[in-house]
Parts: sequence; C-alpha cells; structure tokens
Amino acid sequence: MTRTLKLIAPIAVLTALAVPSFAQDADIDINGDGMYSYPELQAVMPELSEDDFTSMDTSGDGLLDADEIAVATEAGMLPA
Ligand SMILES: [Ca+2]
Repeated sequence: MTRTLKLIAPIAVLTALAVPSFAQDADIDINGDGMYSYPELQAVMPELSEDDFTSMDTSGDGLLDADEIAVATEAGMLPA
C-alpha cells in the first residue's frame, strides 16, 4: 500500500459510515437529513424547475426521500 492510500483509506471508511444506508449524495444533501429539498437540488442542478421537483416529490412533503430519489434516478430525472 502506498503512503497516499494509507492516508486515504481511513477517510473513505469514515465517509462510508457517515452516509445514510440509502446512500444519498452528501454534496447535494447539505443539511444531512438524508433527503433532498428543492434548494439543495437546485444548487447542483440549476436547470431543475419546481415542476420537475414536484413531479419527483410523489408524497408532496417538499422533500425527496430515498424512495423518491431512487424512482427519480431510475426515470433519468436525477443523475445516478
Ligand atoms: Ca417527499
């Protein structure tokens, strides 16, 4: 193992532990609640319209949970 890998490996483990079991992207989920809000998504997808978000938010609670994210990703509305 190279010196660089020895440094990176523990960080990778910590990152894996910090991610919820449904593995949302921490770069999008700014507040770490495991769900994507419209502002969080729009920060990384500026072209995302509120209508697009609403169509992905099937429960209508204003947040995309793991199931809604999975469905939207399958449908190609969110990057995998
Ligand atoms: Ca929702």
